[in-house]
Amino acid sequence: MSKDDKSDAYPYASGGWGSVKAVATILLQEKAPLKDSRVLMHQNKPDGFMCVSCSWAKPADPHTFEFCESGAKATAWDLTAKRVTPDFFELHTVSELAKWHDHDLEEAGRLTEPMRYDPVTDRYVPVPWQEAFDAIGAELRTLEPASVVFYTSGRASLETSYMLQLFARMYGTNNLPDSSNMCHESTAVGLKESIGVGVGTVSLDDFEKTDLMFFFGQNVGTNSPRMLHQLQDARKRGVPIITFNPLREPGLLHFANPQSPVDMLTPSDTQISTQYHQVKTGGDTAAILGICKLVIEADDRAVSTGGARVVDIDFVREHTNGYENFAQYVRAASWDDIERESGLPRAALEAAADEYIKANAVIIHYGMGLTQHRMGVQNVRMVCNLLMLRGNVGKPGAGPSPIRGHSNVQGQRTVGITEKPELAPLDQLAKQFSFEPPREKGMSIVEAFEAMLDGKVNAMINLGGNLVRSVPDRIRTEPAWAALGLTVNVTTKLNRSHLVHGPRSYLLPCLSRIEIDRQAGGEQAVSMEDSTAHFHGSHGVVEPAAPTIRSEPFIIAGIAKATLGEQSSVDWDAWRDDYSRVRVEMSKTWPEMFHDFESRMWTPGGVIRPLPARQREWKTKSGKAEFMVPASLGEDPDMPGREPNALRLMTLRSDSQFNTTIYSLDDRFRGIKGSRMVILMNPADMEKRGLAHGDIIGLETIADDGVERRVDGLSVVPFDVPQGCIGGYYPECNPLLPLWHYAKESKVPGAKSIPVRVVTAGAR
Ligand SMILES: Nc1nc2c(c(=O)[nH]1)N[C@H]1C(S)=C(S)[C@@H](COP(=O)(O)OP(=O)(O)OC[C@H]3O[C@@H](n4cnc5c(=O)[nH]c(N)nc54)[C@H](O)[C@@H]3O)O[C@H]1N2
Ligand SMILES: Nc1nc2c(c(=O)[nH]1)N[C@H]1C(S)=C(S)[C@@H](COP(=O)(O)OP(=O)(O)OC[C@H]3O[C@@H](n4cnc5c(=O)[nH]c(N)nc54)[C@H](O)[C@@H]3O)O[C@H]1N2
Ligand SMILES: [Mo]
Repeated sequence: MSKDDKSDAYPYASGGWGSVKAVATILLQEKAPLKDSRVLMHQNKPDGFMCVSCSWAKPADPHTFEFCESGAKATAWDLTAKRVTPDFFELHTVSELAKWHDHDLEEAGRLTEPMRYDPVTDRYVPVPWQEAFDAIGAELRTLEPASVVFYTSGRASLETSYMLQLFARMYGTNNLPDSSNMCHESTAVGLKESIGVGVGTVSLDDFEKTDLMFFFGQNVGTNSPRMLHQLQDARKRGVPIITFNPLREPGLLHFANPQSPVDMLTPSDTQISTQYHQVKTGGDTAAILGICKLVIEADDRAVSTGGARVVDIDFVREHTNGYENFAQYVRAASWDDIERESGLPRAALEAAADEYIKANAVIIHYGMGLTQHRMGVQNVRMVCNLLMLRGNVGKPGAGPSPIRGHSNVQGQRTVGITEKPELAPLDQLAKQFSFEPPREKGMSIVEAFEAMLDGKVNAMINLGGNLVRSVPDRIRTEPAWAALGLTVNVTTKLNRSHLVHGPRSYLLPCLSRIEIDRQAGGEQAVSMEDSTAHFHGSHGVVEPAAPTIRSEPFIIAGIAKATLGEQSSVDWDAWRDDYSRVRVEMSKTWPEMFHDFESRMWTPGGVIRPLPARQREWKTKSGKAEFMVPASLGEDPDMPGREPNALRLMTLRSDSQFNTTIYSLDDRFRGIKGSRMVILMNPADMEKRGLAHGDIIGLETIADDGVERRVDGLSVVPFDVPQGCIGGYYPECNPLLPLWHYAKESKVPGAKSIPVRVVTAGAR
């Protein structure tokens, strides 16, 4: 299908006038005071605050407007003039609020006071801060620590996260899952095995040195738009961008930069992707294997004719392990298998391989399209295999570039938020704080929900997030929340998860980091780590939404002190009053990363985190970078050949949401208006099923565990997507995702390859 066939698809490029208009609309909708458009000027600046939206890098020489449509929306969302006060809860019972649309819950505004659920009146009622801390602490003291889960959603600062992990461990558990468990955990596992670090190795300066970039399963125009600046500069230098994505994403095709008058005023915008390959959902391992095969075969020919090697054999010999084994596997792989599993013709992979072989320095960017699969970790290993063939790791202009999600999700893992004890500096913490940390493995998100279904979780403490909506299998997991004795939500706004709980539930309203944080020790700053492993300081620039709101460190310190009491060697009050004391402790735990952090955190462009793979030091078991042979080419061991009518559902984001926060029901880029209950389908798949544009269908998960998973009321939209693959929105389609449908090694839910069938109007 050509682009023109989609009459209502967004006709403009990423950025551009549409983006300016969308920003103006949200500022108006949220009644964010006009002066706050000036607030945007402080966004992602060395002397300002770090955006609360995505985690893309913050340059040393920022643009005048170093923000994007998504960031501006997220800022307006936090700075809204609307408030949810105790009067609001007086008017609405929880049962009534449970009937509201998700959008309307958050749209009601910022929470202003700590609230406690009162089962007698079915209402949230105000509770003084200290009383809330004392009651939560008293209850936690009665519980088995292994039955309490501390979730972090990815936005909270390094300081808050450090405090939370220490509190949880002093309390007695490693149950510290975070949103990474549903996101880039496949990266953390896969990159660590292959190159010895669990994060990407590419910095902003690599963009200036690269010869070629790939994009696998990441939708830059929607999800990390500030990155378009670097992509556009690279394109101007003639750097090709090769994209693998099942959907023809308008946001990956063209861009117009709102900061460039020329781009805005000329109709001919610049092309982003120079090649666009519509790989089948879950077909990336096969596609990358095809490129590897072409590289290795070209190298074999060079060896036999005495030509220049195509494989960087010096790198391979000096720095890697397992090459011969991998090369044998690749040579033996059949084109039939590769073409069938990737859904791409050999010629397409040849076009990509030709560019790859020509380029001296190559970056591979990737996102949820690779990690959220049953074979998500294998996809990440394949990215490394391809890079390593030509020495594209640890050299300028090259490397793996996982584009992280939440603004500090990478940093939270860096400062000890992890359920895996081997990744936390437990011995150091034991020494530094004179306690015996728990050594047993904690629960990841999937494990926490499995345990919840088994009745083994007593309390959830959530630092942000909206787990009722974001986790798989909502229909099974939602009722399990009612059995939790205690739920505590540290949050800015009201969301669905606050309405699904057991007898004791608390809403503790926290400052957004856009707001000025005043403590006894003066105005406080915090820090975070971006997607390129650079740390940045951040301080608020506007007055808090209400004087009764507290900061995240204040709240964590309050609960920790009330729970641990005399048992704790930490002076939580002192940490609460002055966060620089927390940074001093961070620097004792990790001197290499955080020495002199108090001043270094304000370095324009951020402080680079030391990553051995950047220097070609490999912290793997063998001490070398590892070539890894894939276990299978097919994506989904649950599915093949089971049902000829099966479709693979990818659950996607629009530009009008940040995860479970829905700003509006439109998807500007994909040309969808007014509803998110939509399924994007290939016209041939529609025809096969007798479906027309706008027909309403249901989807049912194909699984044989006896559980019915179904979502109805979905409207079909023809879209340029390969046959057999369909797209729907996250979180609306989450009831279709089985909890056990996750990547084997990382437990990241396979949200991009859910096997489903169409069911119409109540029929099966
Ligand atoms: N505006 C906005 N920004 C965000 C977010 C948001 O919700 N809204 N969320 C933040 C978070 S937490 C995250 S993790 C990131 C997510 O950002 P992305 O990684 O971009 O995530 P998605 O939008 O879920 O999906 C990415 C792309 O993967 C493609 N895809 C699906 N399946 C496959 C496949 O099998 N192979 C390939 N090659 N591609 C596939 C889809 O078509 C889609 O274009 O964005 C962050 N930034
Ligand atoms: N089917 C499907 N499921 C998915 C995905 C998918 O692509 N498909 N993506 C997965 C991914 S990548 C992720 S990251 C998860 C996200 O899952 P979650 O972390 O559960 O969800 P979010 O929507 O990011 O959390 C939003 C809530 O955080 C709170 N919040 C906002 N700002 C702040 C703040 O500054 N401080 C605090 N304390 N709270 C704040 C608000 O209450 C807001 O409602 O979902 C995952 N689930
Ligand atoms: Mo994410």
